[in-house]
Amino acid sequence: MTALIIGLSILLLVIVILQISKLTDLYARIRGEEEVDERLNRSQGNAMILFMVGFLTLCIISAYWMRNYMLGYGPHKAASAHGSTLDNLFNTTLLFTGIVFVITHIALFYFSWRYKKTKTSKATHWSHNNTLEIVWSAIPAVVMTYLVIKGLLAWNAVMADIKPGEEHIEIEATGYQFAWHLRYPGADGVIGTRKYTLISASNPLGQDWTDPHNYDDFHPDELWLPVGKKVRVRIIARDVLHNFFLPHFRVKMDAVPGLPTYFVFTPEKTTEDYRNELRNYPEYNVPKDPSDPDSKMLWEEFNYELACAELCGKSHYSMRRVVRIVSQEEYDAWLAKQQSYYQSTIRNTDDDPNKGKLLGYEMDRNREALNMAVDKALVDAGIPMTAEEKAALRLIPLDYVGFETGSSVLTSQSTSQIDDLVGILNRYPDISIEIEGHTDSTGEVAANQVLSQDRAQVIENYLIEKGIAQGRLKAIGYGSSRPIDTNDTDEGRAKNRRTQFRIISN
Ligand SMILES: [Cu+2]
Repeated sequence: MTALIIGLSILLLVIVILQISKLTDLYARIRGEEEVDERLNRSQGNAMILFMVGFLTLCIISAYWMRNYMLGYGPHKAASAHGSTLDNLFNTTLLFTGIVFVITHIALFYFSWRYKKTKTSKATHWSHNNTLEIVWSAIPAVVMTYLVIKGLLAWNAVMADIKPGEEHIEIEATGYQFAWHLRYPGADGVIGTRKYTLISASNPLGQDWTDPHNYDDFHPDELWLPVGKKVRVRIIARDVLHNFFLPHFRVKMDAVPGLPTYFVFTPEKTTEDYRNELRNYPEYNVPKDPSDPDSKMLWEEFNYELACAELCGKSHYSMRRVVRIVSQEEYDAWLAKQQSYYQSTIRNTDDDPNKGKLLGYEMDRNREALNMAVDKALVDAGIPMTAEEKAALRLIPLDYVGFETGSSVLTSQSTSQIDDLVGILNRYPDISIEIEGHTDSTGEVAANQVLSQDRAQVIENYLIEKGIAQGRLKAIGYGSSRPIDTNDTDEGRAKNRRTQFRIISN
């Protein structure tokens, strides 16, 4: 329908123009051609001047009208440390190009008016003018040189990389059709390695799960950064060209497949600061949704954003991510809530090359837990306790010690926890322990008894080998006589098959 109306309007316009030209012909025949030409030239010359005044006035009015929406003006001063350098460069360029824009437009329309054809006018022939040649070559050359040098200096300042040893936060942004995948380094502060050949449905970034730096990396939905801290963003693309764009921070860098790029910047205004700035301008004191009486104001709903500034496909617009700049305390609290991608999604699944193995950080965690349990049993914290409660604290499970099925051969990962026990016995040289072996009720009672005794003995031998005096150790097998859970389910039996130790004296 709209297309039909537009088509008909164009047809009508063509007919009107044809009719007017016919009328002009008729008029010329009656009044004499020359006189008509002159009249027409005069009116068109005047129209040119009118157009020029109208056009330039509207340019100025629209710029003034939109001043508080444009980056670099009103409330939209740069929110990063380097931003004002780029804004300044932009304004300087705008000043020179603006002068040229106004002068050329005035000249264009003034000349059409001033040199319109009349009965008496005659063209002047100028073959050459040295002064003019020098003026219009030298002025642009000087201005261009100034702009290029200023631009280069700004580029070098803005693009400077992190100096060795300089404190900063490093994060990674990978663009793909159609989103940004963000990655933070986790507690170790180092982003783990990645290989594109490892990319799969469960491993969107191709992280190498044999690199310990990957174990604590996390993938948040929003980009959070603390105010006043230097940030280095590694920028990568997984499919086509994207562009990492943080408009409010004047950060903009191509994300190129196969060619990692980076950008270093320091956010200087928190999201809250920026909202409070917007609050001072009437443009942002209107409801976000005018049809909703409970709608919040535009300034309250403001958020920094990460966009893609490359037309990368049909859903390009949906690559937006919310950016939050917060205080160091808020940032630390947010960090503490983040879950490592490896731990939450990959660990001990079929995609985990470390499945069934204890990892370094898990051994550290187990050691810490065991040390805490022993400290709690031995150090009097001043809390009144019954004799049973005290005894219970002194019975400590060795959850990570295991044996091959039906035998007293330690599994390969068991030694780490027995080594932790060696550390404890060295730390508390006065204590003695009783090592208890327990089985589930599968199989014969007598066989279970022997097996549990053998298993406890294996641990005792291991401890002796590590230099613990034999007199401090005692190995006891209880077979299936002391279950802590039902023997009717798999989980119950797994709990009953256990190794633990009791602190008997200190
Ligand atoms: Cu994109």
